Amino acid sequence: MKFNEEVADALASKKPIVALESTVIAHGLPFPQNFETAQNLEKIVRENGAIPATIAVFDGEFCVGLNENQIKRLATDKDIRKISRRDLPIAVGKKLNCATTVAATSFIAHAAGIKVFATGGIGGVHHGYPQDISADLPELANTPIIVVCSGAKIVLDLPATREWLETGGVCVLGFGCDEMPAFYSRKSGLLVDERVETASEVARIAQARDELNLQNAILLTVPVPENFEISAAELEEMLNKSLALADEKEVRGKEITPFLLAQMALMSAGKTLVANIALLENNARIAAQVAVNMNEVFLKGIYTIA
Ligand code: PSU
Ligand code: MN
Repeated sequence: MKFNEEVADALASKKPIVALESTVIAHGLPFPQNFETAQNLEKIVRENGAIPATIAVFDGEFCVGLNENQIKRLATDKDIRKISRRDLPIAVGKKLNCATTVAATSFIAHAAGIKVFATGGIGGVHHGYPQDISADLPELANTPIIVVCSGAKIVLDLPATREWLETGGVCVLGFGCDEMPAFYSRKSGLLVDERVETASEVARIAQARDELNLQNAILLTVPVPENFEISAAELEEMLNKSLALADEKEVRGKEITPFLLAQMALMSAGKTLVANIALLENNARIAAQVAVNMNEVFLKGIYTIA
């Protein structure tokens, strides 16, 4: 594992840190928006009192905190591999350059001692392929981290994904919402386990999770900001067309999520792309606030013991 200077210092001096993933940069958003967004997310985390740790793999090394050149490579290099948990030994053994999904980022962030991670939308159960379950789900079921997101990506079977989270013991919180958001849309018709209003409430629940020695993630779901929302009705036709096209072209495995996201951006003339960026930025902001609150809880804990 390799830390940049900022993250090494934050870990040593116990500053709040927010992990950020890299698949969204390399395979989720097009250039140049991917490069700009990756840098903006880091800036937003800093402005909200935490240190950003964007995670990727270069030459088989787990890099926690990247430099500008590394972010540029993720944003522009066509040979960056999308990796999940199952790819980790290949990435290390063959010294590859890779972008990490929610699953792989959670694994590395937790190993680095980082408690909070922000992303756009997690993977889940795919429509029409109930056996295609993103490795994000079992990773969340087994990693005690807080993942801040806008639910699972709209291209997925959301009710099936919601059920999976319950079975996996993942605590789903709604930040100012009763329903789990549906990525570009604020509503899904699926209830969260608990509505929370503040970052400090989230920190207290996370502390209780740790005291109970539960090894599951907390999924803090945050709806896309209202003025960027695309309603489910508006999305339906685009989504159906994209799914049909993926089927026709026999897009499978790890290609399917990036394919569907790119198709919808095309069909909406960039509207879904703008919404995706807006929710990523909003989630980074909330994640930083949660990390700051987690840190207060953590430091108080140390003080009490001393
Ligand atoms: N959030 C976004 N865009 C993305 C992703 C998240 O706004 O592209 C990525 C995450 O890295 C997530 C992955 O882990 O999509 C899911 O891929 P799959 O369905 O192949 O597991
Ligand atoms: Mn899959």
